[in-house]
Amino acid sequence: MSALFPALRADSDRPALRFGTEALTYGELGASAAALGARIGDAGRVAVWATPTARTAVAVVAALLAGVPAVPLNPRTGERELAHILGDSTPGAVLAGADDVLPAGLAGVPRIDVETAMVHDSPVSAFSGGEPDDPESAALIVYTSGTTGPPKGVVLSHRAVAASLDALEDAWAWTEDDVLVHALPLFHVHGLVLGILGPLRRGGSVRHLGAFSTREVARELGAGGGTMLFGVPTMYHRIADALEDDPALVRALSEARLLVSGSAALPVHDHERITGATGRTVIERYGMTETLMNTSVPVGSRPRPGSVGLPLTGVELRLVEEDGTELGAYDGESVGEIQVRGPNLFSAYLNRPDATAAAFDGGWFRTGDMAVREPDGYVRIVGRKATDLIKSGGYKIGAGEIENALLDHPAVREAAVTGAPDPDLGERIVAWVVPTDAEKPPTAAELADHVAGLLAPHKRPRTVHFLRALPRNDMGKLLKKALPEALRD
Ligand code: MCA
Ligand code: AMP
Repeated sequence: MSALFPALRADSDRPALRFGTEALTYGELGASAAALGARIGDAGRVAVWATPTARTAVAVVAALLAGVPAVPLNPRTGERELAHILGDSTPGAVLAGADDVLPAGLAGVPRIDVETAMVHDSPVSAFSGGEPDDPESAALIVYTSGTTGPPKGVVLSHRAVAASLDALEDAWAWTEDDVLVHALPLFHVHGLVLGILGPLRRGGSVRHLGAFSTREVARELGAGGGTMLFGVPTMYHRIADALEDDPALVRALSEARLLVSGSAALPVHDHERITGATGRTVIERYGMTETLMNTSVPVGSRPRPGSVGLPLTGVELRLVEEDGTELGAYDGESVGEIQVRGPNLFSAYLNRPDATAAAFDGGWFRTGDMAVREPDGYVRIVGRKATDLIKSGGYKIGAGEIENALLDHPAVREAAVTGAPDPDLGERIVAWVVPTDAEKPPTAAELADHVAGLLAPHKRPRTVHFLRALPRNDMGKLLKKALPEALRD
Protein backbone atom coordinates (compact mmCIF):
# COMPACT_ATOMS: atom_id res chain seq x y z
CA MET A 1 0.00 0.00 0.00
CA SER A 2 1.08 3.57 -0.58
CA ALA A 3 1.70 5.56 2.60
CA LEU A 4 0.96 8.88 0.91
CA PHE A 5 -2.06 7.66 -1.06
CA PRO A 6 -3.76 4.78 0.81
CA ALA A 7 -6.61 4.71 -1.75
CA LEU A 8 -4.28 3.72 -4.61
CA ARG A 9 -5.13 0.05 -5.01
CA ALA A 10 -4.92 -2.07 -8.11
CA ASP A 11 -8.48 -3.30 -7.81
CA SER A 12 -10.09 0.06 -7.07
CA ASP A 13 -12.54 1.47 -9.57
CA ARG A 14 -13.12 4.62 -7.54
CA PRO A 15 -12.78 7.72 -9.71
CA ALA A 16 -9.54 9.56 -8.98
CA LEU A 17 -9.02 12.20 -11.66
CA ARG A 18 -10.88 13.76 -14.52
CA PHE A 19 -9.41 16.26 -16.94
CA GLY A 20 -11.96 17.04 -19.66
CA THR A 21 -12.84 13.74 -21.23
CA GLU A 22 -9.89 11.87 -19.75
CA ALA A 23 -10.63 10.08 -16.48
CA LEU A 24 -8.61 7.68 -14.35
CA THR A 25 -9.75 5.44 -11.51
CA TYR A 26 -7.51 4.79 -8.51
CA GLY A 27 -6.70 1.40 -10.05
CA GLU A 28 -5.66 2.96 -13.35
CA LEU A 29 -3.73 5.74 -11.68
CA GLY A 30 -1.91 3.31 -9.39
CA ALA A 31 -1.02 1.00 -12.25
CA SER A 32 0.09 3.84 -14.51
CA ALA A 33 2.16 5.49 -11.81
CA ALA A 34 3.75 2.19 -10.80
CA ALA A 35 4.69 1.42 -14.42
CA LEU A 36 6.16 4.87 -14.92
CA GLY A 37 7.82 4.82 -11.50
CA ALA A 38 9.64 1.62 -12.45
CA ARG A 39 11.25 3.49 -15.36
CA ILE A 40 12.49 6.52 -13.45
CA GLY A 41 13.93 4.91 -10.32
CA ASP A 42 17.50 5.88 -11.15
CA ALA A 43 16.82 9.29 -12.70
CA GLY A 44 17.97 11.20 -9.61
CA ARG A 45 15.32 13.87 -10.09
CA VAL A 46 12.68 14.19 -12.78
CA ALA A 47 11.28 17.32 -14.37
CA VAL A 48 7.55 17.18 -15.10
CA TRP A 49 6.17 19.17 -18.02
CA ALA A 50 3.23 20.33 -15.94
CA THR A 51 0.42 20.86 -18.41
CA PRO A 52 -3.09 20.84 -16.91
CA THR A 53 -3.62 17.21 -17.89
CA ALA A 54 -3.94 13.78 -16.29
CA ARG A 55 -0.41 13.04 -17.50
CA THR A 56 1.00 15.56 -15.04
CA ALA A 57 -0.82 13.90 -12.16
CA VAL A 58 0.39 10.45 -13.25
CA ALA A 59 3.96 11.71 -13.61
CA VAL A 60 4.03 13.35 -10.18
CA VAL A 61 2.42 10.37 -8.43
CA ALA A 62 4.89 8.06 -10.19
CA ALA A 63 7.81 10.14 -8.95
CA LEU A 64 6.46 10.18 -5.40
CA LEU A 65 5.96 6.42 -5.38
CA ALA A 66 9.43 5.85 -6.82
CA GLY A 67 11.05 8.18 -4.28
CA VAL A 68 12.36 10.42 -7.05
CA PRO A 69 11.93 14.16 -6.42
CA ALA A 70 9.73 15.81 -9.06
CA VAL A 71 10.41 19.30 -10.41
CA PRO A 72 7.20 20.66 -11.97
CA LEU A 73 7.89 22.97 -14.91
CA ASN A 74 5.53 25.69 -16.12
CA PRO A 75 5.08 24.75 -19.81
CA ARG A 76 5.17 28.47 -20.63
CA THR A 77 8.47 29.14 -18.87
CA GLY A 78 10.72 31.38 -20.90
CA GLU A 79 14.20 30.38 -22.01
CA ARG A 80 16.20 32.08 -19.26
CA GLU A 81 14.06 30.85 -16.39
CA LEU A 82 13.98 27.34 -17.82
CA ALA A 83 17.76 27.27 -18.19
CA HIS A 84 18.11 28.37 -14.57
CA ILE A 85 15.71 25.72 -13.26
CA LEU A 86 17.34 22.92 -15.28
CA GLY A 87 20.86 24.01 -14.33
CA ASP A 88 19.90 24.20 -10.67
CA SER A 89 17.85 21.01 -10.36
CA THR A 90 19.73 18.85 -12.92
CA PRO A 91 16.86 16.43 -13.69
CA GLY A 92 17.82 13.02 -15.10
CA ALA A 93 14.69 12.91 -17.27
CA VAL A 94 11.72 15.02 -18.27
CA LEU A 95 8.27 13.46 -18.14
CA ALA A 96 5.98 14.90 -20.79
CA GLY A 97 3.01 14.07 -22.96
CA ALA A 98 3.68 12.43 -26.31
CA ASP A 99 2.22 15.46 -28.13
CA ASP A 100 4.00 18.11 -26.08
CA VAL A 101 6.48 20.18 -28.01
CA LEU A 102 9.37 20.78 -25.65
CA PRO A 103 11.60 23.85 -25.99
CA ALA A 104 15.20 23.66 -27.18
CA GLY A 105 16.36 24.25 -23.60
CA LEU A 106 15.23 20.72 -22.71
CA ALA A 107 17.01 19.06 -25.62
CA GLY A 108 19.77 17.68 -23.39
CA VAL A 109 17.40 16.04 -20.91
CA PRO A 110 16.22 12.48 -21.75
CA ARG A 111 12.50 12.49 -22.41
CA ILE A 112 9.97 9.92 -21.25
CA ASP A 113 6.46 10.11 -22.70
CA VAL A 114 4.01 9.51 -19.87
CA GLU A 115 1.49 7.85 -22.20
CA THR A 116 3.82 4.95 -22.77
CA ALA A 117 3.24 3.93 -19.15
CA MET A 118 -0.43 4.76 -18.86
CA VAL A 119 -2.76 1.88 -18.12
CA HIS A 120 -6.43 2.26 -18.93
CA ASP A 121 -9.12 -0.28 -18.07
CA SER A 122 -6.67 -3.06 -17.25
CA PRO A 123 -5.03 -2.43 -13.92
CA VAL A 124 -1.98 -4.58 -13.33
CA SER A 125 -2.59 -7.19 -10.70
CA ALA A 126 0.44 -6.55 -8.55
CA PHE A 127 0.46 -2.89 -7.69
CA SER A 128 2.84 -2.38 -4.83
CA GLY A 129 3.06 1.34 -4.35
CA GLY A 130 5.32 2.63 -1.66
CA GLU A 131 7.36 5.65 -0.84
CA PRO A 132 10.88 5.97 0.42
CA ASP A 133 11.25 4.77 4.02
CA ASP A 134 12.51 8.14 5.18
CA PRO A 135 9.66 10.71 5.34
CA GLU A 136 12.30 13.44 5.11
CA SER A 137 13.05 12.36 1.50
CA ALA A 138 12.43 15.09 -1.03
CA ALA A 139 9.07 14.76 -2.76
CA LEU A 140 8.90 17.92 -4.84
CA ILE A 141 11.12 20.84 -5.78
CA VAL A 142 8.93 23.85 -6.55
CA TYR A 143 10.49 27.06 -7.86
CA THR A 144 9.40 30.34 -6.31
CA SER A 145 10.45 33.95 -6.86
CA GLY A 146 12.22 36.13 -4.35
CA THR A 147 12.78 39.88 -4.30
CA THR A 148 16.03 39.59 -6.22
CA GLY A 149 17.81 36.95 -8.26
CA PRO A 150 16.35 33.98 -10.09
CA PRO A 151 13.68 31.73 -8.52
CA LYS A 152 14.76 29.36 -5.74
CA GLY A 153 13.94 25.65 -5.65
CA VAL A 154 11.90 24.86 -2.54
CA VAL A 155 12.55 21.27 -1.43
CA LEU A 156 9.38 19.76 0.02
CA SER A 157 9.56 16.42 1.81
CA HIS A 158 7.05 13.57 1.95
CA ARG A 159 6.58 14.51 5.61
CA ALA A 160 5.64 18.12 4.78
CA VAL A 161 3.17 17.13 2.05
CA ALA A 162 1.43 14.54 4.23
CA ALA A 163 1.34 16.80 7.31
CA SER A 164 -0.12 19.77 5.47
CA LEU A 165 -2.76 17.77 3.62
CA ASP A 166 -3.82 16.04 6.84
CA ALA A 167 -4.11 19.36 8.64
CA LEU A 168 -6.49 20.50 5.90
CA GLU A 169 -8.54 17.33 6.37
CA ASP A 170 -9.20 18.55 9.92
CA ALA A 171 -9.89 22.17 9.04
CA TRP A 172 -12.20 21.44 6.12
CA ALA A 173 -13.72 18.08 7.11
CA TRP A 174 -12.27 16.92 3.78
CA THR A 175 -13.26 13.32 3.03
CA GLU A 176 -13.17 10.66 0.34
CA ASP A 177 -16.67 11.77 -0.67
CA ASP A 178 -15.43 15.16 -1.79
CA VAL A 179 -15.10 15.97 -5.46
CA LEU A 180 -12.77 18.92 -5.93
CA VAL A 181 -13.21 21.26 -8.88
CA HIS A 182 -10.44 23.63 -9.95
CA ALA A 183 -8.54 25.13 -12.85
CA LEU A 184 -5.25 25.97 -11.15
CA PRO A 185 -1.89 25.53 -12.85
CA LEU A 186 -0.09 22.33 -11.82
CA PHE A 187 3.41 23.74 -11.36
CA HIS A 188 2.73 25.44 -8.01
CA VAL A 189 1.72 24.26 -4.57
CA HIS A 190 -1.87 25.48 -4.78
CA GLY A 191 -2.86 23.54 -7.91
CA LEU A 192 -0.54 20.54 -7.53
CA VAL A 193 -0.21 19.80 -3.82
CA LEU A 194 -3.62 20.98 -2.62
CA GLY A 195 -5.48 20.49 -5.88
CA ILE A 196 -4.19 17.08 -7.02
CA LEU A 197 -2.31 15.38 -4.19
CA GLY A 198 -4.94 16.60 -1.68
CA PRO A 199 -7.91 14.71 -3.13
CA LEU A 200 -5.71 11.68 -3.83
CA ARG A 201 -4.53 11.51 -0.22
CA ARG A 202 -8.15 11.64 0.96
CA GLY A 203 -9.27 9.02 -1.55
CA GLY A 204 -11.65 11.51 -3.13
CA SER A 205 -11.53 12.84 -6.65
CA VAL A 206 -10.62 15.91 -8.64
CA ARG A 207 -12.04 17.42 -11.79
CA HIS A 208 -9.65 19.80 -13.44
CA LEU A 209 -11.19 22.27 -15.86
CA GLY A 210 -8.09 22.70 -18.03
CA ALA A 211 -8.57 26.46 -18.12
CA PHE A 212 -10.61 28.64 -15.79
CA SER A 213 -14.07 29.74 -16.93
CA THR A 214 -17.16 30.52 -14.90
CA ARG A 215 -19.17 28.36 -17.32
CA GLU A 216 -17.11 25.28 -16.50
CA VAL A 217 -17.30 26.01 -12.78
CA ALA A 218 -21.10 26.22 -13.07
CA ARG A 219 -21.20 22.92 -14.94
CA GLU A 220 -18.97 20.89 -12.61
CA LEU A 221 -19.86 22.24 -9.18
CA GLY A 222 -23.04 21.42 -7.24
CA ALA A 223 -25.45 19.39 -9.35
CA GLY A 224 -22.51 18.56 -11.62
CA GLY A 225 -21.08 16.50 -8.74
CA GLY A 226 -18.33 18.80 -7.48
CA THR A 227 -18.42 19.51 -3.73
CA MET A 228 -15.42 21.82 -3.32
CA LEU A 229 -13.93 24.65 -5.34
CA PHE A 230 -10.35 25.90 -4.99
CA GLY A 231 -9.27 29.14 -6.65
CA VAL A 232 -7.10 32.21 -6.47
CA PRO A 233 -8.80 35.57 -5.76
CA THR A 234 -8.73 36.51 -9.47
CA MET A 235 -10.97 33.50 -10.18
CA TYR A 236 -13.39 34.41 -7.37
CA HIS A 237 -13.39 38.02 -8.61
CA ARG A 238 -14.42 36.79 -12.05
CA ILE A 239 -17.06 34.56 -10.45
CA ALA A 240 -18.38 37.55 -8.46
CA ASP A 241 -18.58 39.58 -11.69
CA ALA A 242 -20.49 36.81 -13.47
CA LEU A 243 -22.99 35.89 -10.72
CA GLU A 244 -25.45 38.68 -11.47
CA ASP A 245 -26.30 37.31 -14.93
CA ASP A 246 -25.70 33.62 -14.39
CA PRO A 247 -28.33 31.71 -12.39
CA ALA A 248 -26.57 28.40 -13.12
CA LEU A 249 -23.41 29.72 -11.49
CA VAL A 250 -25.38 30.99 -8.47
CA ARG A 251 -26.98 27.55 -8.10
CA ALA A 252 -23.68 25.71 -8.46
CA LEU A 253 -21.96 27.79 -5.79
CA SER A 254 -24.96 27.59 -3.46
CA GLU A 255 -24.91 23.81 -3.66
CA ALA A 256 -21.18 23.33 -3.10
CA ARG A 257 -19.97 22.14 0.28
CA LEU A 258 -16.88 24.32 0.43
CA LEU A 259 -15.47 27.29 -1.49
CA VAL A 260 -11.81 27.97 -0.72
CA SER A 261 -9.65 30.90 -1.82
CA GLY A 262 -5.92 31.33 -1.37
CA SER A 263 -2.55 32.44 -2.80
CA ALA A 264 -3.43 36.10 -2.19
CA ALA A 265 -6.00 38.12 -0.28
CA LEU A 266 -9.59 37.93 -1.48
CA PRO A 267 -10.95 41.49 -1.25
CA VAL A 268 -13.85 41.92 1.18
CA HIS A 269 -15.94 43.37 -1.65
CA ASP A 270 -15.68 40.11 -3.59
CA HIS A 271 -16.47 38.09 -0.46
CA GLU A 272 -19.58 40.19 0.00
CA ARG A 273 -20.71 39.97 -3.61
CA ILE A 274 -20.44 36.17 -3.56
CA THR A 275 -22.20 35.81 -0.22
CA GLY A 276 -24.87 38.28 -1.30
CA ALA A 277 -25.65 36.34 -4.47
CA THR A 278 -25.31 32.76 -3.20
CA GLY A 279 -25.67 32.86 0.58
CA ARG A 280 -22.31 31.08 0.80
CA THR A 281 -19.08 32.27 2.35
CA VAL A 282 -15.71 31.72 0.77
CA ILE A 283 -13.15 30.33 3.21
CA GLU A 284 -9.61 31.74 3.01
CA ARG A 285 -6.51 29.78 3.84
CA TYR A 286 -2.97 31.13 4.00
CA GLY A 287 0.05 29.30 2.72
CA MET A 288 3.35 29.65 1.00
CA THR A 289 5.48 27.42 -1.19
CA GLU A 290 8.00 27.08 1.65
CA THR A 291 5.43 26.31 4.34
CA LEU A 292 2.58 24.66 2.47
CA MET A 293 -0.53 25.60 4.48
CA ASN A 294 -0.33 27.58 7.72
CA THR A 295 -3.81 28.79 8.61
CA SER A 296 -7.40 28.50 7.50
CA VAL A 297 -10.82 29.67 8.47
CA PRO A 298 -12.28 26.37 9.68
CA VAL A 299 -15.34 24.95 7.98
CA GLY A 300 -18.47 25.92 9.87
CA SER A 301 -16.95 29.12 11.26
CA ARG A 302 -19.05 32.27 11.09
CA PRO A 303 -18.16 34.37 8.02
CA ARG A 304 -14.79 36.10 8.46
CA PRO A 305 -14.07 38.09 5.28
CA GLY A 306 -10.54 39.48 5.39
CA SER A 307 -9.26 36.84 7.80
CA VAL A 308 -7.09 33.82 7.00
CA GLY A 309 -8.29 32.04 10.13
CA LEU A 310 -6.48 30.01 12.74
CA PRO A 311 -3.19 28.06 12.65
CA LEU A 312 -3.75 24.55 11.29
CA THR A 313 -3.16 21.42 13.37
CA GLY A 314 0.55 21.10 14.11
CA VAL A 315 1.41 24.64 12.96
CA GLU A 316 2.83 27.11 15.47
CA LEU A 317 2.49 30.75 14.49
CA ARG A 318 3.90 33.87 16.10
CA LEU A 319 4.09 37.56 15.24
CA VAL A 320 7.47 39.23 15.57
CA GLU A 321 8.37 42.91 15.63
CA GLU A 322 11.12 44.48 13.54
CA ASP A 323 13.62 44.18 16.43
CA GLY A 324 12.88 40.46 16.89
CA THR A 325 10.55 40.85 19.91
CA GLU A 326 7.63 38.44 19.90
CA LEU A 327 4.26 40.19 19.97
CA GLY A 328 1.97 38.79 22.62
CA ALA A 329 -1.03 40.95 21.80
CA TYR A 330 -4.27 39.58 20.42
CA ASP A 331 -5.76 43.01 19.86
CA GLY A 332 -6.46 43.18 16.14
CA GLU A 333 -4.05 46.12 15.92
CA SER A 334 -0.44 45.23 16.72
CA VAL A 335 1.30 44.35 13.48
CA GLY A 336 4.18 41.86 13.29
CA GLU A 337 5.80 39.52 10.79
CA ILE A 338 4.28 36.05 10.68
CA GLN A 339 6.77 33.35 11.61
CA VAL A 340 5.81 29.68 11.58
CA ARG A 341 7.14 26.35 12.79
CA GLY A 342 5.80 22.85 12.22
CA PRO A 343 5.89 19.64 10.19
CA ASN A 344 4.51 21.51 7.16
CA LEU A 345 7.78 23.38 6.52
CA PHE A 346 10.13 22.85 3.57
CA SER A 347 13.53 21.23 4.04
CA ALA A 348 15.78 23.74 2.26
CA TYR A 349 16.24 25.89 -0.81
CA LEU A 350 18.03 23.69 -3.31
CA ASN A 351 21.75 24.53 -3.54
CA ARG A 352 21.19 27.64 -1.42
CA PRO A 353 22.35 27.01 2.17
CA ASP A 354 22.83 30.78 2.56
CA ALA A 355 19.25 31.57 1.62
CA THR A 356 17.95 28.67 3.73
CA ALA A 357 19.80 29.91 6.81
CA ALA A 358 18.62 33.49 6.24
CA ALA A 359 14.99 32.36 5.99
CA PHE A 360 14.92 31.04 9.56
CA ASP A 361 14.97 32.73 12.94
CA GLY A 362 16.02 30.00 15.37
CA GLY A 363 13.82 27.31 13.84
CA TRP A 364 11.00 29.70 12.95
CA PHE A 365 10.46 30.43 9.26
CA ARG A 366 10.18 34.12 8.44
CA THR A 367 7.27 34.45 6.00
CA GLY A 368 7.70 38.16 5.23
CA ASP A 369 3.92 38.57 5.63
CA MET A 370 2.71 41.17 8.12
CA ALA A 371 -0.38 40.45 10.20
CA VAL A 372 -2.43 41.13 13.29
CA ARG A 373 -4.25 38.66 15.55
CA GLU A 374 -7.82 39.21 16.64
CA PRO A 375 -8.79 38.54 20.28
CA ASP A 376 -10.07 35.08 19.27
CA GLY A 377 -6.76 34.19 17.58
CA TYR A 378 -7.89 34.72 13.99
CA VAL A 379 -5.05 36.03 11.82
CA ARG A 380 -5.51 38.97 9.47
CA ILE A 381 -2.77 39.66 6.93
CA VAL A 382 -2.23 43.38 6.48
CA GLY A 383 0.73 43.56 4.13
CA ARG A 384 4.13 42.30 3.13
CA LYS A 385 7.59 43.20 4.33
CA ALA A 386 9.18 43.33 0.89
CA THR A 387 7.76 45.94 -1.46
CA ASP A 388 9.64 44.30 -4.33
CA LEU A 389 7.43 41.21 -4.28
CA ILE A 390 4.34 41.38 -6.44
CA LYS A 391 1.33 39.04 -6.25
CA SER A 392 -0.46 39.06 -9.58
CA GLY A 393 -3.24 36.59 -10.34
CA GLY A 394 -1.99 34.62 -7.30
CA TYR A 395 1.52 34.27 -8.74
CA LYS A 396 4.44 35.60 -6.70
CA ILE A 397 6.77 37.65 -8.87
CA GLY A 398 10.01 39.42 -7.94
CA ALA A 399 10.41 42.95 -9.28
CA GLY A 400 14.17 42.36 -9.61
CA GLU A 401 13.91 39.47 -12.05
CA ILE A 402 11.67 41.52 -14.36
CA GLU A 403 13.96 44.55 -14.12
CA ASN A 404 16.94 42.38 -15.13
CA ALA A 405 15.00 40.94 -18.06
CA LEU A 406 13.94 44.42 -19.24
CA LEU A 407 17.52 45.68 -19.01
CA ASP A 408 18.54 42.95 -21.44
CA HIS A 409 16.38 44.54 -24.12
CA PRO A 410 18.58 46.72 -26.37
CA ALA A 411 16.03 49.55 -26.41
CA VAL A 412 15.95 49.78 -22.58
CA ARG A 413 18.52 51.89 -20.76
CA GLU A 414 17.02 51.84 -17.26
CA ALA A 415 14.09 49.94 -15.80
CA ALA A 416 12.12 49.74 -12.58
CA VAL A 417 9.18 47.46 -11.80
CA THR A 418 6.38 47.97 -9.30
CA GLY A 419 3.01 46.41 -8.52
CA ALA A 420 -0.14 48.52 -8.93
CA PRO A 421 -3.54 47.64 -7.45
CA ASP A 422 -5.71 45.81 -9.97
CA PRO A 423 -9.31 44.74 -9.32
CA ASP A 424 -8.90 41.51 -11.31
CA LEU A 425 -5.29 40.45 -10.68
CA GLY A 426 -4.87 41.94 -7.19
CA GLU A 427 -1.70 43.57 -8.39
CA ARG A 428 -0.63 44.38 -11.93
CA ILE A 429 3.02 44.52 -13.00
CA VAL A 430 4.00 48.02 -14.03
CA ALA A 431 7.30 48.74 -15.79
CA TRP A 432 8.95 52.16 -15.71
CA VAL A 433 11.41 52.38 -18.56
CA VAL A 434 14.01 54.88 -19.74
CA PRO A 435 14.52 54.06 -23.43
CA THR A 436 18.00 53.97 -24.94
CA ASP A 437 16.73 56.28 -27.66
CA ALA A 438 14.03 58.67 -26.45
CA GLU A 439 12.94 59.27 -30.05
CA LYS A 440 12.38 55.58 -30.70
CA PRO A 441 11.09 53.90 -27.53
CA PRO A 442 10.15 50.20 -27.77
CA THR A 443 6.44 49.38 -27.72
CA ALA A 444 4.82 48.08 -24.55
CA ALA A 445 3.85 44.89 -26.40
CA GLU A 446 7.46 44.34 -27.47
CA LEU A 447 8.64 44.58 -23.86
CA ALA A 448 5.83 42.30 -22.64
CA ASP A 449 6.80 39.68 -25.24
CA HIS A 450 10.45 40.03 -24.31
CA VAL A 451 9.76 39.34 -20.60
CA ALA A 452 7.28 36.53 -21.41
CA GLY A 453 9.90 34.89 -23.65
CA LEU A 454 12.72 35.08 -21.11
CA LEU A 455 10.81 34.43 -17.87
CA ALA A 456 7.10 33.51 -18.16
CA PRO A 457 3.95 35.14 -19.57
CA HIS A 458 2.53 35.88 -16.11
CA LYS A 459 5.65 37.96 -15.37
CA ARG A 460 5.09 40.28 -18.32
CA PRO A 461 4.41 43.96 -17.56
CA ARG A 462 0.77 44.84 -18.15
CA THR A 463 1.49 48.60 -18.12
CA VAL A 464 4.64 50.34 -19.36
CA HIS A 465 5.49 53.98 -18.61
CA PHE A 466 8.32 55.72 -20.39
CA LEU A 467 10.42 58.26 -18.47
CA ARG A 468 13.38 60.49 -19.25
CA ALA A 469 15.16 59.36 -16.08
CA LEU A 470 14.39 57.24 -13.02
CA PRO A 471 14.09 59.22 -9.77
CA ARG A 472 17.13 58.62 -7.55
CA ASN A 473 18.44 60.07 -4.29
CA ASP A 474 21.83 61.70 -3.86
CA MET A 475 23.43 58.29 -3.39
CA GLY A 476 22.00 57.12 -6.72
CA LYS A 477 19.47 54.81 -5.04
CA LEU A 478 16.28 54.34 -7.01
CA LEU A 479 13.22 55.92 -5.36
CA LYS A 480 10.35 53.71 -6.45
CA LYS A 481 7.79 55.73 -4.48
CA ALA A 482 8.68 58.81 -6.55
CA LEU A 483 8.00 57.09 -9.90
CA PRO A 484 4.42 58.38 -10.38
CA GLU A 485 5.65 61.92 -9.71
CA ALA A 486 8.53 61.47 -12.18
CA LEU A 487 5.95 60.47 -14.78
CA ARG A 488 3.96 63.69 -14.21
CA ASP A 489 7.14 65.69 -14.67
C1 MCA B 1 -0.82 37.07 -23.19
N1 MCA B 1 -0.39 35.80 -23.24
C2 MCA B 1 0.89 35.87 -23.60
C3 MCA B 1 1.24 37.22 -23.77
N2 MCA B 1 0.16 37.92 -23.52
N3 MCA B 1 1.77 34.89 -23.81
C4 MCA B 1 3.01 35.25 -24.16
N4 MCA B 1 3.40 36.53 -24.35
C5 MCA B 1 2.57 37.55 -24.16
N5 MCA B 1 2.98 38.79 -24.36
C6 MCA B 1 -1.22 34.59 -23.00
C7 MCA B 1 -1.07 33.90 -21.71
O1 MCA B 1 -0.01 32.99 -21.71
C8 MCA B 1 -2.41 33.16 -21.60
O2 MCA B 1 -2.52 32.05 -22.43
C9 MCA B 1 -3.34 34.17 -22.13
O3 MCA B 1 -2.55 35.01 -22.96
C10 MCA B 1 -3.97 34.97 -21.02
O4 MCA B 1 -2.95 35.26 -20.12
P1 MCA B 1 -3.15 36.10 -18.86
O5 MCA B 1 -3.81 37.37 -19.22
O6 MCA B 1 -1.87 36.17 -18.15
O7 MCA B 1 -4.08 35.19 -18.02
P2 MCA B 1 -5.01 35.69 -16.97
O8 MCA B 1 -6.37 35.71 -17.53
O9 MCA B 1 -4.50 36.96 -16.42
O10 MCA B 1 -4.88 34.59 -15.85
C11 MCA B 1 -5.58 34.74 -14.67
C12 MCA B 1 -5.48 33.44 -13.90
C13 MCA B 1 -3.99 33.11 -13.70
C14 MCA B 1 -6.18 32.34 -14.67
C15 MCA B 1 -6.16 33.65 -12.58
O11 MCA B 1 -3.34 34.25 -13.16
C16 MCA B 1 -3.76 31.90 -12.84
O12 MCA B 1 -3.93 30.77 -13.26
N6 MCA B 1 -3.33 32.11 -11.58
C17 MCA B 1 -3.05 31.04 -10.64
C18 MCA B 1 -1.77 31.31 -9.92
C19 MCA B 1 -1.46 30.22 -8.93
O13 MCA B 1 -1.84 29.07 -9.02
N7 MCA B 1 -0.70 30.57 -7.90
C20 MCA B 1 -0.31 29.64 -6.88
C21 MCA B 1 1.04 30.04 -6.35
P3 MCA B 1 -3.50 30.85 -22.10
O14 MCA B 1 -4.83 31.46 -21.81
O15 MCA B 1 -3.47 30.00 -23.32
O16 MCA B 1 -2.91 30.19 -20.90
S1 MCA B 1 0.91 30.50 -4.65
C22 MCA B 1 0.99 29.04 -3.84
O17 MCA B 1 1.05 28.00 -4.41
C23 MCA B 1 0.85 29.20 -2.34
C24 MCA B 1 1.33 27.97 -1.65
C25 MCA B 1 -0.61 29.43 -1.99
O18 MCA B 1 -0.88 30.03 -0.93
O19 MCA B 1 -1.46 29.01 -2.76
P1 AMP C 1 4.04 31.72 -2.96
O1 AMP C 1 5.39 32.07 -2.49
O2 AMP C 1 3.82 31.91 -4.41
O3 AMP C 1 3.73 30.40 -2.47
O4 AMP C 1 3.07 32.72 -2.27
C1 AMP C 1 2.96 32.79 -0.89
C2 AMP C 1 2.43 34.12 -0.48
O5 AMP C 1 1.08 34.28 -0.94
C3 AMP C 1 2.34 34.32 1.00
O6 AMP C 1 3.59 34.68 1.56
C4 AMP C 1 1.30 35.42 1.10
O7 AMP C 1 1.88 36.68 0.88
C5 AMP C 1 0.37 35.11 -0.06
N1 AMP C 1 -0.86 34.44 0.34
C6 AMP C 1 -1.19 33.15 0.25
N2 AMP C 1 -2.45 32.94 0.70
C7 AMP C 1 -2.93 34.14 1.10
C8 AMP C 1 -4.17 34.60 1.63
N3 AMP C 1 -5.20 33.78 1.83
N4 AMP C 1 -4.28 35.92 1.92
C9 AMP C 1 -3.26 36.77 1.71
N5 AMP C 1 -2.09 36.40 1.19
C10 AMP C 1 -1.91 35.10 0.88
